[in-house]
Amino acid sequence: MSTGGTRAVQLTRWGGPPVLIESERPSPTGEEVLIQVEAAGLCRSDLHVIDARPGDLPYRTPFTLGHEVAGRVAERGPQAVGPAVGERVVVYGPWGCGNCARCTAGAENYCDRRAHLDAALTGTGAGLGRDGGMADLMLVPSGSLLVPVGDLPAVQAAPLSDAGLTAYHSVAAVRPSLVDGTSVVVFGVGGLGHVAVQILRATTTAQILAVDVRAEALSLAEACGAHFGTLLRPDTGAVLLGRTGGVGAAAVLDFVGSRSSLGLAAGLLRAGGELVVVGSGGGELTVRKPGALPAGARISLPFWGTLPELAEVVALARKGVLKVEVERFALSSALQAIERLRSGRVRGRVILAP
Ligand code: FEH
Ligand code: ZN
Ligand code: ZN
Repeated sequence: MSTGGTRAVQLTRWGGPPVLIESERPSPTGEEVLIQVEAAGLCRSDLHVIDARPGDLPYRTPFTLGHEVAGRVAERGPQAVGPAVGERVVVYGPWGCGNCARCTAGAENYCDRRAHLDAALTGTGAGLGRDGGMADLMLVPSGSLLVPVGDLPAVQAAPLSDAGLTAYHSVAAVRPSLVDGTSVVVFGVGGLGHVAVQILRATTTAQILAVDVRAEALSLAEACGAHFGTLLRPDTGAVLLGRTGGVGAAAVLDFVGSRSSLGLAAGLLRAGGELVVVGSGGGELTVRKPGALPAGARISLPFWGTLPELAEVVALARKGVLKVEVERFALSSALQAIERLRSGRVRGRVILAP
């Protein structure tokens, strides 16, 4: 392998382990911007990508993993826009077609041409079929995908681009209903859930009820501002319903997405309440009238977030409102970091720092 002094954690073949490779320094052309990576977060979606079999995902190998990236602008292509060389930034990770109504509105997470891009194996975005930021250097298609982070530490900035943005986008869906006297339930206080609790506490006046299977996750939920936390038990539904005064939760944010969490959520919803399914736990829920869901119930399946929302999340973090719990690993220890994430014992988010 030619050496150019830059390393990258690549998925070189489906079903194979990620490999730390050395490669040439990329040169930005056109609107591209080269980022000196300072931190890259790991996500459970990375595990889905690593474990995928040929044909499971609309991506071509090899590509560099890492869709939660912060760093410094190192070099700009001749037509580049956005932050100047030297500026510290976080990378907006969903990369769509760039010119449909959704992409031009900054919602590349909901690109109208996603099906076409997938058919062409173009990839979902950074580290998801396109070269991402588990690396020393990363090419970003456009400076418009970068949000300045000022003096935020990189290990705090990187998780904002995925865990923070996904949590923020999920809360945005239900924020109008989370007023005084209402309750919101959070299933799963992991990398996304603990940030969601902080965002709920900072931007709503609802009572925050947290559920997890790990006692240490509940202590994290309390530290993040949850009003009540409980381990998942047979009587959890009744306990939480009691905490809502018997009317049910205005919203349930399910960061687990398992059959049991979806079933529990359905029984907890207030009439007209909203179930926000964030976790990809493989669960399913039957929607039938009449059925398990209350009258007026709404269900949403948010994906990542928008570019304007990323700027809002960064602004919250720069005001000191958000603190991401992180476990830090060197880039050279990426494989250990992946196994640590797979263990399910992480407190918060796993971050690689070159
Ligand atoms: C990425 C790719 C596919 C599904 C879900 C995700 C999320 O991790 C993005 O936040
Ligand atoms: Zn992710
Ligand atoms: Zn588009």
